[in-house]
Amino acid sequence: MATALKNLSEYTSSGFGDLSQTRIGIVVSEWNDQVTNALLQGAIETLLKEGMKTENIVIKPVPGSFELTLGAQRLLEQSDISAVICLGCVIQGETRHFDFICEAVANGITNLNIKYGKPAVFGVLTTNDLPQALDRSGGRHGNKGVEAAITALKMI
Ligand code: DLZ
Repeated sequence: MATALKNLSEYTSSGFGDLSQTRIGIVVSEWNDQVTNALLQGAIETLLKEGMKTENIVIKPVPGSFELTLGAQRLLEQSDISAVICLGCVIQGETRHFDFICEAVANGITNLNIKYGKPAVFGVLTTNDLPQALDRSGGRHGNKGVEAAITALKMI
């Protein structure tokens, strides 16, 4: 696996300029909330560290990762929002539900990028089990929420 030994949160701030007026939306799934809350925390801390203001970070919870696309669309419709970060965690189960959700959300978010011409970032963990997800939401492989926040700022 490409990221097997890589800490996803290692980055050097490239200096994103004045972000005090920048507004960013975060859509976060309530499924596997132990993981998604940690992703959210990582994303918020990173945006604040880079100079954004708390009041310019708009957070919208949705029931599951499948709903991230519609939640993100609602935020992207707002002209003052420059980018949306989608945070979720889909864990492989015994049925094919995993495949359908992962494919739907990946396609949905891709289409939003094209439709709105604004960044919609795929901050969704798709793992075999909970330990893998914990490793990537503040554990030994970093925090994908941090990576997603940096991606949003780079794309803006
Ligand atoms: C139904 C479901 C299942 C089985 N697993 C997950 C998961 O691991 N991660 C996640 O974010 N959501 C899951 N969901 C819920 C779906 O994303 C969606 O909320 C429901 O299918 C209702 O549309």
